[in-house]
Amino acid sequence: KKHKPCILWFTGLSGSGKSTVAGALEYVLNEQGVHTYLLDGDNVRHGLCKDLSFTDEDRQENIRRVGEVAKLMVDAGLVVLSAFISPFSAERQLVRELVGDSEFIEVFLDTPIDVCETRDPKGLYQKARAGEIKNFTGIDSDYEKPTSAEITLNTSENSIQQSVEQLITHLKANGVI
Ligand code: GGZ
Repeated sequence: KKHKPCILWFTGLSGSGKSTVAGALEYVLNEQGVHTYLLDGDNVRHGLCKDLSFTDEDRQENIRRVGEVAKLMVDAGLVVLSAFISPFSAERQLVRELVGDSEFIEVFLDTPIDVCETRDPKGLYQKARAGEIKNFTGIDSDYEKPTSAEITLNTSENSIQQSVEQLITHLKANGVI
């Protein structure tokens, strides 16, 4: 099926719903015959970026590498979904310029930290509060909110299915699918 290769760049706090929504969107796209690849911490931080920690510098390098890989995948014709906190505006902008503005769709998971912290699916916020994890995003490491994301999702009020529909509508309206 014909689609326009591009990157859907999900950004937001730990527990904001990036991987969940990206995974649900990928399922729908695949059902429609769209070829995709989902890049996230599970397949990147254990391999390509396993030498990197969570200092500002290492996060910057993490995103730089993900951006380069995502660009190659767009060149190969895929709709790429990436789900990283990507806390800094500068690196998100760098990837946008790398792949081209019209191929870069920034998706901001605007989930308040108290909601993320209540979800705490891996118990990481609790550990960060206890000082057992350092440099935790939102606690003792910065998250710079996007100011011009193409799409902002509200996962505390909307269901995953509603967020997926919002994304599909955008992709259709912009000629991606
Ligand atoms: C933030 C951390 C940290 C620290 C481990 N800060 O919710 P998760 O578990 O599954 O997703 C988080 C993931 C963040 O990795 P990214 O590659 O997306 O981050 S970045 O874009 O900033 O490079 C979380 C887990 O790793 N995790 N330690 N200190 N999240």
